[in-house]
Amino acid sequence: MYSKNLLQTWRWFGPSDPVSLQDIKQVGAQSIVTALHHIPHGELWTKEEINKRIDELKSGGFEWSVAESLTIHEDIKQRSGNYNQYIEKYKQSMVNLAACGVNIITYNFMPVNDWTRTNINYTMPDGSQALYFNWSDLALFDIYLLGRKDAEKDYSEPLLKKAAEKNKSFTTAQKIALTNTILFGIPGEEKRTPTWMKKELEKYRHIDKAALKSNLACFLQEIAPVAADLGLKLAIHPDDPPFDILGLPRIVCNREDLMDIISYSNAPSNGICFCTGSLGANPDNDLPEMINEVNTRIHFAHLRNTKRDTDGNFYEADHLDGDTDMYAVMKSLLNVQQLSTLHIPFRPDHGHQMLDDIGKMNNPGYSAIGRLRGLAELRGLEMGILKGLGY
Ligand code: CS2
Ligand code: MN
Repeated sequence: MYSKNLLQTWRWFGPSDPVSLQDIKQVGAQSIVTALHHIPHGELWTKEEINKRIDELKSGGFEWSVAESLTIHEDIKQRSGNYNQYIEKYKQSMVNLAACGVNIITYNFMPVNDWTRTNINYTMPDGSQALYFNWSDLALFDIYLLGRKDAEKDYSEPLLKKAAEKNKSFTTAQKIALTNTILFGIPGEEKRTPTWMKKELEKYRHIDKAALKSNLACFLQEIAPVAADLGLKLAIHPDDPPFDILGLPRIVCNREDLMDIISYSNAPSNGICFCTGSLGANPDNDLPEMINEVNTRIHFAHLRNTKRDTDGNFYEADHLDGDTDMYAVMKSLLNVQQLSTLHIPFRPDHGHQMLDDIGKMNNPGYSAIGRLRGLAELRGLEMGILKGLGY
């Protein structure tokens, strides 16, 4: 398939998602990104379960274009325990997805925690609510609430001071809310507790960046050729935020990391999910330039924006606002699309909680109206650029 446009997709968490397929039709998305969140990490996705989800989507008039995420079990990331068994299950899940016609697979290699924020209701001047990451809140959690061994060694003096002050001034309710936010994970997946997290973090005391990179390389050397034979495209999601946190090594944070990943396997299946929100939180990342470099290895794009302050804290900005030049990003992506044989899907990754969605139960970042605004703006931007280029 060859296309001038990107494929406009939308993440749906399954039948329990407060945003219905009917809503998504009205939003104007073309295709769905989803996962079998009810299946524990690492376990097999059977054809039966995959087809059940396909039928649910069909009844709403949609196709399933991207599996996000086919989660990697911790034993694979740590290369320990039942490593071989989980590799085999991963391969079999890929075989099943391919047989059912789901051809793009997103995954991430973030140890222990998935995306991490310290506030999911950060109020913007216009009254909408955004997701927010603050270093001293993370330090407060890490040192005082979680009590990770040697945690204080990972923070600067000013951050240690701020965390100590917050430990005194925060109420118990605020501390509980902070803990729950950091442990949130992915909706519909296993719930985490501080005791669980402390135990999991401990396992990484002897796995540094180089070791984790080598574990990712082993995983890709096993998986990517199989995916290529099946006609699948893999897309690794960057670390969110793209920094070492909670003493964990993070290895999908910048240009060098992405280039390393591409070098781990020459199989054409080995690719990137280019998430501008994750990568954009690092001021050293030149996103349009990185898109040009990763080029047709981009198999999926997440488009959103972040706004940093001078201390590296950031909130999720409106899609066309913030530190990332979304015009330049879209232009680079569209250039890549012209070269790619893949109809590259993108989705508006997160949006503000706004208008009628305020106060509603929503998956953090995944309310309908904020993402609708994002998708509408991004589609307009895409159309403008394409017309400007004469398409
Ligand atoms: C989101 C995540 O943090 C982000 O940018 O896109 O929810 C992401 O989808 C998951 O980590 C899955 O890869
Ligand atoms: Mn993302």
